[in-house]
Amino acid sequence: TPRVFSGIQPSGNLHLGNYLGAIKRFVDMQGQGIETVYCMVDLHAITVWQDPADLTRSTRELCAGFIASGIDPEQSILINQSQVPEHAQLAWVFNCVARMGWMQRMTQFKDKAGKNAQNASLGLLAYPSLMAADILIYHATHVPVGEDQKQHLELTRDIAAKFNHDYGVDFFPLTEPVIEGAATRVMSLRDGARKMSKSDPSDMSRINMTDDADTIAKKIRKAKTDPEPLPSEAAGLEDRPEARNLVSIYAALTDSDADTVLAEMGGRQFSEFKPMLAEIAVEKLAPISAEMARLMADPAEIDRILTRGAQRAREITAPILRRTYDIVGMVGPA
Ligand code: AQP
Repeated sequence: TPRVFSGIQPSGNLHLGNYLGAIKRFVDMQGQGIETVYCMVDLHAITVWQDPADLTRSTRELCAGFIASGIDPEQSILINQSQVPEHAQLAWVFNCVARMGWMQRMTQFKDKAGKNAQNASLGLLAYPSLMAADILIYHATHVPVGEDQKQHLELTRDIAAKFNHDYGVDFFPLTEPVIEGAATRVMSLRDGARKMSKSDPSDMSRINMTDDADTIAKKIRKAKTDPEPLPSEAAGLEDRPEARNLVSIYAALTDSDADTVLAEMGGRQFSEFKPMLAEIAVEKLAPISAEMARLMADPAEIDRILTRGAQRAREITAPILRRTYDIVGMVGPA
């Protein structure tokens, strides 16, 4: 049976890109005879400094965001990465399979490490190896992600293939990325060339899942655009990154596609389209943020859900880790 795994970092500022590129699609994959495992990847988050109190809060808030968006903790396995130690244990084995050069070539590492890469944490360099472990400790077959994670998923396949080859086994599956939907790469509202991101210093660049209706409307009203009216088909969005972004967001929020949206909206000015976009964004996001706030009022209940998720997860991960250790030749319990 297919098994889906995906994760999001609890590094604060959960945003519309995370929702449309990831969470909304996690919900779509749930309960169709597919086993789904969704993860707050706190071990990934600390590859760059996180204030401890913020990390705790962001982890619970992300869990609340998953549930408020429609992830059912009974149907899916919902976990916090550090509570399932087999992720980090398998990552160590993969650190010894993967090559340093593979990690140094990753564009996310280059972007996040910046000019002074020698000063980046060792964890930031090894990030894709831990990500491969997150996926392969479940023998997951499908991983829904946004466009930006494509390169890391290719590396996951390389690590699985090298492990299988080095040890002469056919143990880890070659996982398929699932990059689908109208908004696999939501861009900054201030700059159509940069992706919407948690770490962008400008709050106006993104719509946070916790923003209220007025804030959402204001951010969309102030979003960068060009002076032309909307084209009547998607081909007309070429070389208009800001226009394309807003149309893609509208399409994803309405479960449609750019051509369908433009068949209706073509010819309208942004002064007309933006309020329509704001209305649909508020309509879709306001119930989620209200539910997140309700869930956040009872952090102990969130912690119980994550503890239960970790127990269920370990029924899958502990045997796979043990079989990995056996393959590698590590002595285990008698
Ligand atoms: N702008 C985006 N459009 C579509 N999908 C996106 N994702 C992130 N940004 C966009 C997808 O969300 C999932 C979780 O991402 P993450 O938090 O694990 O990692 P990230 O890519 O580092 O997220 P951010 O928001 O960009 O954080 P910072 O600023 O810390 O780098 C992934 O499936 C990702 O593709």
